[in-house]
Amino acid sequence: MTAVRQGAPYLTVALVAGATLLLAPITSQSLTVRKARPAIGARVAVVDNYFEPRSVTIDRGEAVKWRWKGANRHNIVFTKVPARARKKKARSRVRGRITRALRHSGTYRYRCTLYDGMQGTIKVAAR
Ligand SMILES: [Cu+2]
Repeated sequence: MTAVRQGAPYLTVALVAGATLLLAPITSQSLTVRKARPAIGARVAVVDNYFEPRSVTIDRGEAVKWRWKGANRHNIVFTKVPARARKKKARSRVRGRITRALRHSGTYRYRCTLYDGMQGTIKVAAR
């Protein structure tokens, strides 16, 4: 009886502390996700020796996710981007993935500089 009465306040403190610990990460995580992660509008496989699919269409602000799946090294170099958009690059590699949000509508063209004819196109709709 005595033990229960003494233990109750500690139990309450432990529950409140536990609830705070559980809620804090969930709240900060959902804020971070909304800010930092654009929706994936298209996925492109980087294989030997082409991009699959070669052409994709996404909405403005969405991201394209490339995933390296081949045995050869490949890179991504943009050759044409809409006005004010930056030409981005991905270094030559065999494995990995990159995700890039595209914030300007228009047509983006890119290629792998290691293989002739290994090119891709992204059409970004104004939405
Ligand atoms: Cu390549």
